Amino acid sequence: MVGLIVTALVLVLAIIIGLLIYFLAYDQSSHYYQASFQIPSMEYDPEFSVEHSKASRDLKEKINTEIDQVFQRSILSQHYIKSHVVNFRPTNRGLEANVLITFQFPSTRVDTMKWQADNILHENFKSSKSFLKIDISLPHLREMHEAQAKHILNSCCGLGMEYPPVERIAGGKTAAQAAWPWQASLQMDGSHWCGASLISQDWLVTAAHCFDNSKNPKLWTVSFGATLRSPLMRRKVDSIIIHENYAAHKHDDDIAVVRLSTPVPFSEEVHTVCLPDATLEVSPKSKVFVTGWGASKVNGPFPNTLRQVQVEIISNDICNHVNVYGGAVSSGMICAGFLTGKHDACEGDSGGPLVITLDRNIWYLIGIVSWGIGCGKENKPGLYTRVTHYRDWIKSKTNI
Ligand code: 4AZ
Repeated sequence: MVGLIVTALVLVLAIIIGLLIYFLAYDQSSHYYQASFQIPSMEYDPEFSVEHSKASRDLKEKINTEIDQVFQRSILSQHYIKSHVVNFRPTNRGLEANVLITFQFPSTRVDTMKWQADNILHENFKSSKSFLKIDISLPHLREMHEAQAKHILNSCCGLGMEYPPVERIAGGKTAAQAAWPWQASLQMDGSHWCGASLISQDWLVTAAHCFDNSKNPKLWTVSFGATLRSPLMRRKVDSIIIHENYAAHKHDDDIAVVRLSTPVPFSEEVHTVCLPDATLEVSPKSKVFVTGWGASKVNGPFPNTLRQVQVEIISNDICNHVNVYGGAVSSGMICAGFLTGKHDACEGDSGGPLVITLDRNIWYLIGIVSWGIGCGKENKPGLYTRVTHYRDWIKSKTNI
């Protein structure tokens, strides 16, 4: 009897200690806060409210970098996740930036963490050290409900893989869940046929040649989520708009937009990629990613899980060299891969995204998998539809 009681007591104690350790050390839940910063040195410019204008992107980056530095050098460095400028507004003291700041810490420490974060902001932004200023009255941080914060973050375009690892579909690796949330699978009669990229709740961009065999929207569906066999969502296709100048089995103007019959709700796993301005120039050697469920080699099987591969932009001049594509690369195409081969898009990746991170971890669609000779062959890098060249066409069809 005594033995039983002692065993029971030891068990209860062990469970309590286990739970304590879990809550104190491992229960790292996300906490979201809103803070307003003043920038007295700047005046409000309507360009700041144009989501992807150069002015707004540059200023957001400057603010986020400053907040990153402050918290990364503080005692909260292990708990600080990221800052995200939500919007700008004019005030009588100049420009005001509204920022969403995310931390991770055990729920039991909400009060101390918030107190520390408030003090860090106070110390760093009350003085003249930074171009950002904060009202001297505490508290600076206002708690935000998780659902509201996630809604804000998921309705922004381009939030995907956090820190692009220098990782090397042919020679690639499996993509993490929610790394590429704009990636969709375009399916004919329920089978994966092409990739596509989500640009709004109901529009996708893909390649025109995906529809060479059938343009009937009733035969097509779209799936979302990183796996083909158990997708997160499926949608029917309402309409397919193919570029007017595209001619089947040719490579020029290989772009189409697809409208879903019902919009998709945004989540961490499903949301849009950003579209760059028509003026964006991507320099040769820039590191970019292509993703898809394409084959790992010519005539190879399609994987169930989305894959990614890092490639490099190659100038059209180099790509048009006699040993490469000998003049077949037009201004509406962008070339990416390696002249040494190996890493490349392949069959089944067509229509899918080629993306670059421009501002801290914001991904932009710069190419659409279009064509190439073989996959991963020496001197035969992948060719992509150059999205900046067709930016106005996309706007004219989708109003995005
Ligand atoms: C294809 O057949 C295909 N290596 C896609 C991309 C490339 C080659 C072929 C580029 O869909």
